[in-house]
Amino acid sequence: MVEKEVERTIDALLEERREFEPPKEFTAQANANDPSIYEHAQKDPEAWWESQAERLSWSKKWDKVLEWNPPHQEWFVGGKLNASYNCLDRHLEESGDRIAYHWIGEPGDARSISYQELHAEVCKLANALKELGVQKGDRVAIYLPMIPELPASMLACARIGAVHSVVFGGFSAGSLRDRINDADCKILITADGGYRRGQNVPLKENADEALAETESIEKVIVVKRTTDDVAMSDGRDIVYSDLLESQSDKCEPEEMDAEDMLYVLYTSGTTGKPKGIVHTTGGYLTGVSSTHHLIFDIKPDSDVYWCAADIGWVTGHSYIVYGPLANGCTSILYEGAPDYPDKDRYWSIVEEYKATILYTAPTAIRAMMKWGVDYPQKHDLSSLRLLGSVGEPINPEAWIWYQEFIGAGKAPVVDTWWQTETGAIMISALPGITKLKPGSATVPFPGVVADVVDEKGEPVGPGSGGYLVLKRPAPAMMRTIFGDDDRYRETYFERYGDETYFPGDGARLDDEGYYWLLGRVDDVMNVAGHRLSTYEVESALVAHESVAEAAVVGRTDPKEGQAIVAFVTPRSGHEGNEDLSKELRQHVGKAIGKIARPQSIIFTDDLPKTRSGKIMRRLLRDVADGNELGDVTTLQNAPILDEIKKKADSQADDKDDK
Ligand code: 7RM
Repeated sequence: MVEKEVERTIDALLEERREFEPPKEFTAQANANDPSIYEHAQKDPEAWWESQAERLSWSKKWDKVLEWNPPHQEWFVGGKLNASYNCLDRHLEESGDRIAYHWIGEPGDARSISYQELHAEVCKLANALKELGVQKGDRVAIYLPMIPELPASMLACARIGAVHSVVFGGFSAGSLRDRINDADCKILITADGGYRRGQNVPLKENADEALAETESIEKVIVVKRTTDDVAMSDGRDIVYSDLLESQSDKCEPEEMDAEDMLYVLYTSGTTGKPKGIVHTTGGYLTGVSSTHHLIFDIKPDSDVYWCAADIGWVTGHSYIVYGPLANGCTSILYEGAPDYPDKDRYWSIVEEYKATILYTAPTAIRAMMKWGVDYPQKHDLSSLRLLGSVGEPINPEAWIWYQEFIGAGKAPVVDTWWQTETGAIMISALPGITKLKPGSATVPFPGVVADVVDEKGEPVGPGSGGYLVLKRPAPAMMRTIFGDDDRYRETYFERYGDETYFPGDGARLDDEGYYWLLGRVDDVMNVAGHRLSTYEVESALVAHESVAEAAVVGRTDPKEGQAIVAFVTPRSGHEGNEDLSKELRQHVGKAIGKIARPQSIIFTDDLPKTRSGKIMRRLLRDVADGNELGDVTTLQNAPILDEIKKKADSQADDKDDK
């Protein structure tokens, strides 16, 4: 009975009725406007991916498209290319003067860099790295703010065949140390500091602390970004501009094998130390170039594309650096926070640079909803023609708000599902073809074969929740975990066998084959024997007019298995009090069913989030259970946890009247 009720109301919640066909004018000009590409890709995925690899410049063509020895895969076997050549050199003749990045510093300084200029900088740095003894296959750690030297450093590594390991500039000394040690990095490229929300981030100080416990780093290259005086260690540390001064702006790109490693990027697992996700050259570049072209509908000579992620996150690797540059387009690169100096910073950038495409995360969109429509409405956003979302499921309300207030009701919103591990977008609309349903990432990209299965791996079919799986290789997929292939097998292939990749996300299919992502499977709660995804309850909460953001966790409960605890951030103008608490419980009860009503609601100004904006429910579970907090090093706003803890301790549970 209860179960039925829950099922039915979840249906109501998830089967968001609003649907949006692609606008005719959009389809008419779209890079992807022929639905038959899905059929072609399905019939012969290898031929499809081969056609996409042809978007790149290869110095030697591949002998074989795919070598699949499950769980391992190799793409474009025998092919040779260089990533930096593909991102820079090949554009120079026709569009060397085109701007690669409009860079905007947080304090207000700005610089526009053409492809020609970026190429010169990359060559100089590549020559310098060689001079410092960096060889093909060596690892180089990069710990920089969002400044042009960051993509330049990545491309300089790629140019000489070195493997970069970018460590997000907001990470601590300890995180940097562990990542340097795991990949045995030889060189570190960092900066004196960076700016974030008006504050200086002491990157060099952190780096020095990290280097006290690493053995492998021989030289440290230091970009001067701030006016801070930093300690320079004699013989080890070199100023970036000094190093480049004497270098030639020509550097032959190293011919790389399609399967040579391009980079390693660390992603934290649920337990233990972060995993170094390994990406190779040919397949990765094919995947990001193809998805960027078709999903973001890039027109290199007219678009001003802005992915507002950090390059230290995979979204920045794939959709600020490699995808956009491989496609020769103009991007915005913004250093700072969305609310500095005020909460309309993004909109003033969109207006000033006439951005046409914006790609950001649901957490940013929800923050903007919370701040109110006055901020975007102060600016002319009419240049925007396409919007994207990534990082978490986007609740229908945020989706509609984004389309309405940022996209003037006309810009399609592409909700893109993918992971560090998949390298490129795997599930997303093609905006000129796919009908949109707010809250659904829609359908797998051509050539991607997905499904939703149960514990045993049986397809669950439309309507029921289950586990998302990918059933065929895709070129941009990770190849292994750096130095730990066993962990690669265990984490992703133990569950369903070597041929089926398990990303760790819950999902549900509707009767049109659309995917509705339900969050990480570790976030599923068990309430009195019923499985509920935290996302479903959160989505119901944020549908209430007074709620800006919500995170839900299961607290260990002797009676129920788990009891639902909700952490709620009210919208501006609303107060988190006893009355609202009652109202929200009722609201969730009505939307999903009594069983989904939170036992306690804790109001808080913010939620603990990773640097890429993902809510860290694991830490909220610790708070709810009264446990010692787990690893907080990847948190962007650690102080909020103390505040939440205090509130949780002082707030008596609401009466359970179930
Ligand atoms: C790109 C990125 C991966 C995890 C993934 C999901 C979640 C990402 C969406 C999403 C629902 C989306 N890489 N996720 N995009 N969930 N809808 N459109 O985020 O490695 O940092 O995270 O993020 O749980 O497994 S990541």
